[in-house]
Amino acid sequence: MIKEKILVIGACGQIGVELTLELRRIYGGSQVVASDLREENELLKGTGPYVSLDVMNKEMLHVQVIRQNVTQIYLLAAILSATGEKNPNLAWSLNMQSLLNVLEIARDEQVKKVYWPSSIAVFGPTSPRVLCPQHTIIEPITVYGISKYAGEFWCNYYHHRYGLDVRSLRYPGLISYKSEPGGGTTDYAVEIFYDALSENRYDCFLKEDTFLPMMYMPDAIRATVELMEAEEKNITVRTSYNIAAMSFSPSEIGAEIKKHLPGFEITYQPDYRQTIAESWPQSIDDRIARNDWHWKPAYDLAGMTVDMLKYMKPAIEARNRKNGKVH
Ligand code: NAD
Ligand code: AKB
Repeated sequence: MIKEKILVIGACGQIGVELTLELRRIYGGSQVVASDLREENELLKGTGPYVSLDVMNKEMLHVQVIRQNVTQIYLLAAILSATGEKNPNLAWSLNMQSLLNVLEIARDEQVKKVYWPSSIAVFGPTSPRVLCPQHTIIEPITVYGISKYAGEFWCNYYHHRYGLDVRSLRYPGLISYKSEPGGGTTDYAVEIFYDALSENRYDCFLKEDTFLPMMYMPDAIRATVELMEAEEKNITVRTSYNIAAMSFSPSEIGAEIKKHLPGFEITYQPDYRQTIAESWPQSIDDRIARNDWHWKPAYDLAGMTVDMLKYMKPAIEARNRKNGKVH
């Protein structure tokens, strides 16, 4: 049996760090090559190989795929919704060209599987707001959403035209404590924990009643691995699967945190991200993922909050120690 050799691109980001660690646990440290533009993340150091790689440099990427005998690629490099609105051309260019580079090289080198995440950002104001279905009106208003929707169709195209086994999930907002989020509209749901634990207050950039679909990172990592390990015959969606876990508003997560930190206070100063958030559905219908490869989330708002408060405290203390704030 050929051993898998996995290349993770964007391995130092919010998802990349945790996904790389999980893939290394499953396939062995040396079988998973982490790559990014940034310096290697502290948590990845010593757990497996790391290469500095710009996914926009197609030749460099091609060389790595050949040199490392790569059999699977996970492409996580992207510019997210909030940062994307500040520089739409750059977001379009990175989000599209990185995917086309990966798909082309995967096809040329007969890479067995490709993973590329999409997002709930594909949906727009004309999509159903509650339990948004897999197949529906999709008219995104952010450059990030447009790039994700176009990317979904490129994945579908490479699958049907060239037989490339490319798989994808439309992640909701992801909540985690191991590495910081990178410029999304849903980032408030991570920031709130940092500020609650450091200052016992949080000034939210969304309105109190803005409901959004969210997921705790352990569920997102498990969903990714389960999708990639599912039998090919069970994969019926070759654009990108809806997946869901929980939906809440800033005031609801604030109230949940207050149960554990009684003095916690939340205030609201909505900015340009409010328009983005309001264009997305409040909740997602993920029945097809549940049927096809038995997707089921483990964490709800209460369970995620307990876990985040428990593990984020030591993470903040470690970060403060590193920055010389605490001795
Ligand atoms: P992130 O911004 O935290 O990480 C992206 C990583 O890509 C960064 O480490 C960055 O340095 C790297 N990168 C950027 N440009 C690069 C380049 N040219 N070459 C190589 N690496 C480069 O993002 P994330 O939150 O980990 O998201 C990963 C993927 O998941 C993205 O496609 C994103 O759209 C998608 N997604 C994320 C969320 C979420 O809530 N985090 C939700 C839906 C979809
Ligand atoms: C963002 O807010 O941009 C991301 C996403 C939902 O894709 N977290």
